[in-house]
Parts: sequence; structure tokens; C-alpha cells
Amino acid sequence: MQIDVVSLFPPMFSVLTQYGISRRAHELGTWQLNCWDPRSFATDVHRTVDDRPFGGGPGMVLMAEPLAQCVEAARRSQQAGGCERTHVIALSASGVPLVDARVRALAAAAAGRTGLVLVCGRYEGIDQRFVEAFVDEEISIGDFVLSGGEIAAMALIDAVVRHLPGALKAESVQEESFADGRLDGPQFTRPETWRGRAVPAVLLSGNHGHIARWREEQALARTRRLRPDLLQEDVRSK
Ligand code: 9D3
Repeated sequence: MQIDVVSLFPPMFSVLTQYGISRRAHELGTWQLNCWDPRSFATDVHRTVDDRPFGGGPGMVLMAEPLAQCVEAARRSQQAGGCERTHVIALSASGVPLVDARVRALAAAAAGRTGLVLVCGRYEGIDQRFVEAFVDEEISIGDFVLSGGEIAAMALIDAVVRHLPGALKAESVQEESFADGRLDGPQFTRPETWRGRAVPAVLLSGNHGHIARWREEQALARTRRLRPDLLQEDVRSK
């Protein structure tokens, strides 16, 4: 799978190839990453990629042309790498909040012959004409303000890559929280007693029927307490 990122800060993305599951999958060749810096396509001596918003207002807006050059370069690279299609996602504070079902669908597309291009917003946003001409969907990672799209893009890549064949044992992805619309229950490891706190006795009982039922009750209770929205059938994003 090929992922191309358009960002003013390409070095941020090295964490994905340096740590954890995403690193291991990258080393195995499960996915590849290319970064495209709009500044390298700027035409003036100052390498300008942003300008003041028409109509006034605070801050700066990313200019359309350097972003377009990046996406076109990324698309050529993906085609040369064997991709049949390119799906362009803008990470934007005004995008649709990311959910598990969308992550799985993107992973399925990327595991086929669809390359992903992730465009990271900065400043106040991106020239809308670029969005209309190039962007297939706009994604946010939640209702809070980040300084730009980079950390959101990294979260998206991490979430997608772990679904690719070979990144994880199949059953661990299947059993994960959100796949079944509820939170995980609590986990415990050694020692059996830590600072006066004992592990729940049922987990030491060896009775796997009891353990499974207890875990389900715990997960359900935690979901009711912390995320009652997940239990409401009609708003579930599955
Ligand atoms: C919605 C807030 N905007 C109007 C005042 C200002 C603004 C805030 C944050 C404009 C750009 C940004 C930068 N954020 C992102 O690019 C971003 C983001 C986010 O802030 N939160 C959650 N997901 C994402 S994805 C990209």
C-alpha cells in the first residue's frame, strides 16, 4: 500500500516509520510513505505557500497551486508504483469526524490498488478551489483544535496501517474495541497484589466461561459509564 502525504513539515512523519506497529509493517514492506512539501513547488524567491484570506480575517490560507503540484506529483508516483486509483483526503478541522468504519473502508481500499494522498492543512485552512478540484473527502479526528493536519494524518495512517494484512494478527484487530461497538474492559497483569490492590478473583479462577462473562459485564458497565452514545443503536457508525 502506498500513502503520500502533502505537508509543510515532512520530518514529523518519520515517527510512523520509527516506532511500533507502523514501523514493523513499514519494514515488512506492507506500506510505503512519501512526503511532498508544497514549499518545494513554490515559484517565488521566498518559497511562499500561504497568503492572506480574500475578504479579510485573521491568519493565512494555504495557496492552491503548490498543493495541486504536490497532489499531481503524488498521483504520478502512485501510478508508477502500481496504483490504479488515488483517493485524496484533506485533514481539516471542518471535516467529517473519523470513525472505525471509515478507517476499515480506507484500509480495504488501500489494500487493493487505491493509493491514499493525505493533504495536511495549516494556518487558517486551504484555498477552497484546491479542495473542490482535488479533494475526495475532508476528515477531522475530533471536535478539538489542533495546530494543523499533520498529527491528524499520523493518527489516520496509524489506524489504517494496523488493519493491513500482516500488520497485526487478524483476530486481535477483529476483537478490538469499536468493532463490536463497545469499550474494552479492564486488564490486569502480575503481580497478583500490587500496593494492596488484588486482581479480581474471577481472573485467577481458571473458569473460562466465568471469565468471559465477567469481562463482558465489565465492558458493558464501562461503556454505559463513559460512552453511553456507543450503546445507542441508531447513532452507531458501523
Ligand atoms: C474550526 C476552527 N477554525 C475556525 C476558527 C480555525 C482552525 C483551527 C484549527 C483552522 C485550522 C486548524 C488546524 N486544524 C487542522 O488542520 C485539523 C484538525 C483539527 O484542528 N482538529 C481535529 N482534526 C483536525 S484534522 C486537521
